[in-house]
Amino acid sequence: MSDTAKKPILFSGIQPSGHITLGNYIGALRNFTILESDYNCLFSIVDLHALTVRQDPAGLRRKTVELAALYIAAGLNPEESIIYCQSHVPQHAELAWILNCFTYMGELNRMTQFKDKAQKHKDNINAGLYTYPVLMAADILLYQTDLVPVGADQKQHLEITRDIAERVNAIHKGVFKVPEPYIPKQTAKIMSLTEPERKMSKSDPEDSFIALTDTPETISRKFRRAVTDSDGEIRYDPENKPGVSNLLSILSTLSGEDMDSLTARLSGQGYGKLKDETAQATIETLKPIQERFHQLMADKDYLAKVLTDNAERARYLANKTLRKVYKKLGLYQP
Ligand code: AQP
Repeated sequence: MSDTAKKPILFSGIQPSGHITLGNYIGALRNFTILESDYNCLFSIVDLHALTVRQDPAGLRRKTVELAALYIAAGLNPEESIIYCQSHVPQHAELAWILNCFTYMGELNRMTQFKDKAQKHKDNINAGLYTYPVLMAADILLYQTDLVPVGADQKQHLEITRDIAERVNAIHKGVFKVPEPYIPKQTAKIMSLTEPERKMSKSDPEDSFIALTDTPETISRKFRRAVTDSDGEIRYDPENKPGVSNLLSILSTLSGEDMDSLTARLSGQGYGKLKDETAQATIETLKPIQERFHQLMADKDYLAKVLTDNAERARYLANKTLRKVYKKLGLYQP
């Protein structure tokens, strides 16, 4: 058996539902690159999930290709890891149907993301938005995943995934691996720059987030305008000082300086200095990613080939689990 065959499996995904944000990067994408070499990884562009909110078709296609380029530009290796579009692997939707039959409405009623999104999209509270966690459970369980790196906002969805897997396993022994979440504490939730009590989201207004493709000028401007508070003290206290604490989290993560030394060094200085350093650290982190991103976007054939080849690798694995599920559940398989 080769080393690759022995590694545990990691699955995660990002929706191509807008500009990928610094929150998506720090909470998810960056961790993918850190973990990649220790796992057999699948990184999905979860385009079916994106349909739970109305999308402009041309925009969705463009954002899908951009996300593939960003995955690679951030450092993921499409020769090793499986970087693919969810909709290219029909087994996701097929398993989601099965899992719908093992998920209780009472459980779905408790999902806070559904409540938040239903609030945001009052004119389109569709059944897909409601059963989103079931499709996410299918994404993960389809690959017998060991580890799922996600931001804190997805914790509840990971818990329901584990509950569904355990419920199926209790009735039909050994169908699914029960996955573990990977949610590093300090960076798990990057907050909005304009409303620091809320998480940074790619579908919110532009000034509230840093997009990974923002120019240095835009990044500096957005951080300069970031909402802080009026007490003027640089201190890490997410509850009472969410804006300042958010900037400190971003700066500490991207610069590698630990929080204690960072707050000691900046203590007594103005918020302008904190904002400026955070902008600089972000610009420096994103510079090589942006350069690679623009190179990749100039070679759409390469990106199309990556997505086509990797979808085939994903379908092979997905089919193994789906056949097993169908057989265990008693669906006739001649
Ligand atoms: N603000 C955040 N801080 C840390 N992690 C975050 N993630 C998202 N926002 C933050 C993590 O990024 C991964 C991909 O997220 P997603 O695209 O599946 O959907 P989401 O969680 O709903 O992210 P957005 O940006 O808020 O998208 P929209 O606006 O389309 O709903 C996940 O691991 C997520 O935890």
